[in-house]
Amino acid sequence: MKKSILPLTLSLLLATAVPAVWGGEEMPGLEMGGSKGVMLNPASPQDGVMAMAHLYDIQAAMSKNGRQETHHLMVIFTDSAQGKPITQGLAAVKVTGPDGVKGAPVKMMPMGDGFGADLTLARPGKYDFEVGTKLADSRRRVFTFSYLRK
Ligand SMILES: [Cu+2]
Repeated sequence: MKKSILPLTLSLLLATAVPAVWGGEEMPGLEMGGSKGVMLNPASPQDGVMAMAHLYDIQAAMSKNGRQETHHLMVIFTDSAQGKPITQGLAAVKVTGPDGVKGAPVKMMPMGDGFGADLTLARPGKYDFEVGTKLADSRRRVFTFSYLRK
């Protein structure tokens, strides 16, 4: 069942190349497949790795396919020393919603230069994303992002 959404998320990945504005503001210039992307505030670098996150509203496309996921989270990890994306390893995200309940980890799939997951951010409010990784060097790192859904 999860596999059936890959073509959609891959097509959304193509939209990730044009970061424009920091701070979770909408980027009107960045739109692909009808989905608007926002860049989340950067997480603090961890042990030589930087992480940059984009969030795409995919609700319209997903509901057409009978799915309930509303957003696609895409995170690109970069080796601070080499300035290159790290594409090997594992990543998962735990989402804490406006109700304060932390969800179970959702595996993030390797997608191009980063890792992505489709999430259900069902209602307005603050969402916290805790992205745990075990990348190429097998060390554990945690990056945190947040998003205010209007
Ligand atoms: Cu993605």
